[in-house]
Amino acid sequence: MDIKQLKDNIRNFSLDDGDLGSQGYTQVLLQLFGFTGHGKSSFINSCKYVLEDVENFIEYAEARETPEGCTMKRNAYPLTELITIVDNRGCSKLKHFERAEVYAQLGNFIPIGQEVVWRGNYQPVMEDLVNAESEPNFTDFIVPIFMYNARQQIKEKEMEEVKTFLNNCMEMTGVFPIIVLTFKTNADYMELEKQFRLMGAETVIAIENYTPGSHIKTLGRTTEILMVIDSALRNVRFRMEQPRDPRRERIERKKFLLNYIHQISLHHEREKIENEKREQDTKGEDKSWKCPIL
Ligand SMILES: Nc1nc2c(ncn2[C@@H]2O[C@H](COP(=O)(O)OP(=O)(O)O)[C@@H](O)[C@H]2O)c(=O)[nH]1
Ligand SMILES: [Mg+2]
Repeated sequence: MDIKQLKDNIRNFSLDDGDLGSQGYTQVLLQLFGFTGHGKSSFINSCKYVLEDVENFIEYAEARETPEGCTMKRNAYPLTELITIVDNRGCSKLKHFERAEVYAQLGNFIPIGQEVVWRGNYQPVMEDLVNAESEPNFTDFIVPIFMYNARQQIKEKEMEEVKTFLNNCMEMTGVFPIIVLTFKTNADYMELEKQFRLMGAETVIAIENYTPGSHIKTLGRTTEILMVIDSALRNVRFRMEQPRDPRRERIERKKFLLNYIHQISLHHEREKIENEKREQDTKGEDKSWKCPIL
């Protein structure tokens, strides 16, 4: 597909195209997630840049070169009337509680514009879930997009963790996350692409983001960025061929999240008890050692 076709597909996308109509959905939400500094904000700027027929590069989403990243809020940027892209709060690691927060963002339980707080426990997530009930959003068709910096290999021991994470995202949304490898020209991304495919990824697209320092529009870069949006829309069209119930799907997402939090809380509780037991055992050993002296 050439650039014009890709752009037309994206600009003319409609949720009513299928035989079953929109089924209650009103917009497509491209949910970006991934570690900080892996190019989420830059991807939003790149998408806006390739869709608008302008030569001046505008930084809509603030991109920063700090390891901690700077995205604190969930900000949404309209790409077309029907497609919105969301810059989710990235995290530096995929710790359990952080993952629950990511799932809450992914499931659309945290309002756009709200600051995301990472406090190291589940309290904020539970609060978000309760607060989300005042204005439940079930009309967004969510497509997860996982951004990953091609310069960072995934270690063997991390593979299982990332795989579980991606599968959970798929369970939540019904769409396997589209993998976008950024910094394409800075690394040999082929091996990484293979790793993601082995983890079940269906679509892996390597791109080079447009940035303030590098924004001469080229055919390859523009095409690949448009292909990411096009793949997301193809997933939506496919899912819309089957009967859907947006309210039900939101309830399922919520159940998934509550169950996840429950499981992880149990896991932490068990770890705590085991640690305490180990500590007591060590103390016990100390005592038996001291006994002969007394
Ligand atoms: N060379 C290059 N730099 C990039 C790319 N994507 C992002 N960057 C730079 O990496 C830094 C972090 O990117 P950012 O979009 O803020 O990452 P985020 O934390 O995931 O939102 C910024 O300085 C960007 O300009 C890319 O594909 N290629
Ligand atoms: Mg960012």
